[in-house]
Order: sequence, then C-alpha cells, then structure tokens
Amino acid sequence: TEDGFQWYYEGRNGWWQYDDRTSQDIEDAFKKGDKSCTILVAGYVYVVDLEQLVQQRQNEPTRCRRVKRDLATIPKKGVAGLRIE
Ligand code: V3L
Repeated sequence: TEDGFQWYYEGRNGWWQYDDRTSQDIEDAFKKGDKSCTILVAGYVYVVDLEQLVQQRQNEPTRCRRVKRDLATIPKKGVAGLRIE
C-alpha cells in the first residue's frame, strides 16, 4: 500500500505476502474498520477476520492461517505462493 504496509498470511516457517490486489482489498477493509472481508483465492472464498487476524476458507474451519499487517520490507517467503530467491 502507499504507506509501505502489506498483508501477509502464514506459511511453514515464514510469511507469504498477499498478491497486491488482495492486500489492497484487505487494507481498504481494515482502514474502514470492517471486522472481516472476503477474498477469492484460486476460485475459493476465504474470510479474513480482521479482529482475530486469521484467514479461513469459507465453511472449512480447518483451513485456517494467521495473517498480519507489516512493513513491505520484512523478510518473506514470496508473494501468493511464488517464491522469491
Ligand atoms: N493466497 C494465495 N494462496 C493461498 C492463500 C492466499 N491468501 N491462502 C491459501 N493459499 P489452506 P509453505 C500456500 C493456498 O489454508 O511451504 C502458499 O501460498 C495455500 O498456499 O489449507 O507451507 C504456498 O503456495 C495452499 O496451497 O486453504 O509455506 C503453499 O501454501 C492452499 O491454498 C505452501 O507454502 C490451501 O491452503
């Protein structure tokens, strides 16, 4: 986002950055004070809970990951599953 923050979801031993469009959508909801927002990941609806800071595939509570808002410059695994070397 313009102020240097991004949204991340948890992977094994690290964090993945959301793709830019999704990160911006989550940021917009966060700035509005929404409690949650929905995003689309590979055709599946996920709910990002902005109070609990988790994402979960809709109606599949086992598919739950922590999320966080942090600086765009932190070490990360990659973006939306695409590794950065
Ligand atoms: N954006 C992109 N892909 C996602 C997202 C998202 N917000 N949420 C889940 N997936 P689940 P390591 C992740 C993918 O939570 O080695 C990473 O992006 C998720 O991809 O059970 O464990 C990597 O591609 C997973 O493939 O619904 O760190 C991959 O895991 C699938 O949706 C491995 O990462 C099911 O996730």
